[in-house]
Amino acid sequence: MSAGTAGAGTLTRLRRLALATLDGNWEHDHTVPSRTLYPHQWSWDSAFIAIGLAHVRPERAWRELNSLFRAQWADGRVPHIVFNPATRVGAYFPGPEFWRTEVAAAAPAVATSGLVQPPVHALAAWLVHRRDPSPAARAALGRLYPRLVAQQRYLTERRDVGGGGLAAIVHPWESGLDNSPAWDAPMAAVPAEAAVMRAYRRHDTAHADAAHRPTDLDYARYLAIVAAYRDHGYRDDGLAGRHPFLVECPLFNAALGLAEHALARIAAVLGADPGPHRERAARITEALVWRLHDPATGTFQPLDLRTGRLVPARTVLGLAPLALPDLPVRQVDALVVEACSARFGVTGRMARPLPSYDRTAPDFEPLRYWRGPSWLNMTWLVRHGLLTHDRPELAAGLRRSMLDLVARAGCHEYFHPDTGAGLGSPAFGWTAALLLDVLAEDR
Ligand code: 2M8
Repeated sequence: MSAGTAGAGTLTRLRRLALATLDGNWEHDHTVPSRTLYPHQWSWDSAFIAIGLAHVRPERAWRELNSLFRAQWADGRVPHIVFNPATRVGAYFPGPEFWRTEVAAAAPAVATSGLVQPPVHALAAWLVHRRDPSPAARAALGRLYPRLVAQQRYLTERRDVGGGGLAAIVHPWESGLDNSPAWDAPMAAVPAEAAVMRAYRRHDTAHADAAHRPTDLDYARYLAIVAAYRDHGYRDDGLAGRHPFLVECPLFNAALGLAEHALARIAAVLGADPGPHRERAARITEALVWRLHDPATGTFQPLDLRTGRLVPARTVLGLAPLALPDLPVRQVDALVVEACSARFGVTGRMARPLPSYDRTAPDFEPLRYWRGPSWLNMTWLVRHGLLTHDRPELAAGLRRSMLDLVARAGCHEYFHPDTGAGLGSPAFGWTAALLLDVLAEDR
């Protein structure tokens, strides 16, 4: 019997496992994604983790979001990593000594990275509040609201490098899908040599199989892009003329639009004006359709601002705009077709989990990180989109697939897209959290 159709015993076991994973990864005021691979706080991980914590530890869900936003920069950016000073030096590469955020006037006192990640935090705050709309939760929401607004302002004003109303990412790490084939073309233009990595010690390959992780050449380029940004004090003015990686990503911008929708609801609860958020949400959706929709394929593709071209690789990033409630019906229908195609295989009865990349592509890699394996956060987001656009049967297929994966392999970081075997880190935070979230629903 699959867990998707499992009895109460299996569901209770899954709930316990997920809770134990989150408790085991709790670290005074935040949850580490993984004790081994990622022993600090990560931005979009914390948002997903808060969504799950809301079901079991609501007070901790707010602490998770608050600790992240305490590290928000003066310019509004929410850093993608907040380093825990109590964690052993060298436990993660690249650590604070590489980022050197003290070069930036806007950086906070605590050590962080200088990059951001998809802004899924307003949605998380809304969902946490919806789960437990107590007076304490309303107060927590009220304290977070201006910070969420500042995050949006940073992204929509300082990061609109292309001038078309979308935010540009300045590093593949900002997409959250680090080595996705979506970044192959823009990354190829970044000058770097794999040999550079001889001067450093990668920490990830000590804990995970190197064949399942980004390559040394990928890392050499990651470091070169960080150095380019850092050496200009992490400033965003003049990026167009000098920065080696500038892309408008469909997932990142779908999150940006979703955040405005969530902020509109939050504003209404707090007695603030939701109107400006609704207007901004509409403008972002319009810009996404105008700039990133590829009429030839019906899906959304990243736009490489350095070449002015859409990236052709069909990855799960392209399905993310489905989560936007105001996406026009034509694009919704086309995305559902794409999701249900042989490339992604979404059905009401999934034989295999949702892959991160087109499984019919010749360079599909079932073991390597974001180049094929299945991830629960993307499955959750696509499911969220299917529910938003009233496709309950397809959404139920993804929910069952999430339950099956964890029932068979545990709370792994990612999963083999054919066999469902667990890959990457065991006891992974957002896998546990998002499992708790879908366990709380019965569709
Ligand atoms: C992965 O990214 C980090 C760099 O940020 C890494 O590989 O070291 C990605 O999967 C990212 O989406 C995630 O937020 C992070 C922590 O789970 O790990």
